[in-house]
Amino acid sequence: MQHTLVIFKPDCVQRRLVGQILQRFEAKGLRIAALKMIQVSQELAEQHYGEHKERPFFPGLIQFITGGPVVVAVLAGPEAVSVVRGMMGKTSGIEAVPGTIRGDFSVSKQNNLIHGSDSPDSADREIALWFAPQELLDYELAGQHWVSEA
Ligand code: D4T
Repeated sequence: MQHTLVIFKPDCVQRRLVGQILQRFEAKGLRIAALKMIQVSQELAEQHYGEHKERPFFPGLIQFITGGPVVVAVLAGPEAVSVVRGMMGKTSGIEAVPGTIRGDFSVSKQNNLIHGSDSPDSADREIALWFAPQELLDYELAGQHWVSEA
C-alpha cells in the first residue's frame, strides 16, 4: 500500500473541478487518507517546488500556486504514486492524452490543475511538508476486498 500527495491547484479550485477530479480518484479505488483546503504560503510553495528554483518558470509558478486556495490530499492504494501520475497525464495539458485529467480539462503547462508526487521518495517528502502526521487517517473502507487484493 502506497501513499501519494495530490494538490488540486488554484486553477482547479477556481474552475470548480475539485469534486469531479477527486471523484475520479475515488472511483479508481484510491482511499482518501487526508484532505484539507489551504492558502499556500510563499515559504511552502518554494519548499515544495525547490527542485525548480533555477528554472525560468519558477517565479510564475510560485505566483500561480500561491494565487488562490488549494485543496491538498493524501491518497492511498496499491502503487498509488504511479496510478495517480498515469491518471494525471503529461505536464502540459496540450500534450496530455484525452482520458487523462490534464488531457480532458487543461490546455496549459502551468495551469495543469493537479500535482501528484513523482516517486515514493517524493511522496514521503511532500506528505511530511504538507501534513502533520496526525492529519493522516488510517481506516478501512467497507467492501475494500472487492476493490483490491492488498
Ligand atoms: P507537478 O509537479 O505540478 O505535478 O507537475 P509535473 O510533475 O507534471 O511537472 P514538473 O515537475 O516538470 O513541473 C512542475 C510544475 O511547473 C509547471 N511548469 C513546468 C511550468 O509552468 N512551465 C514549464 O515549462 C514546466 C516544465 C507545471 C508543473
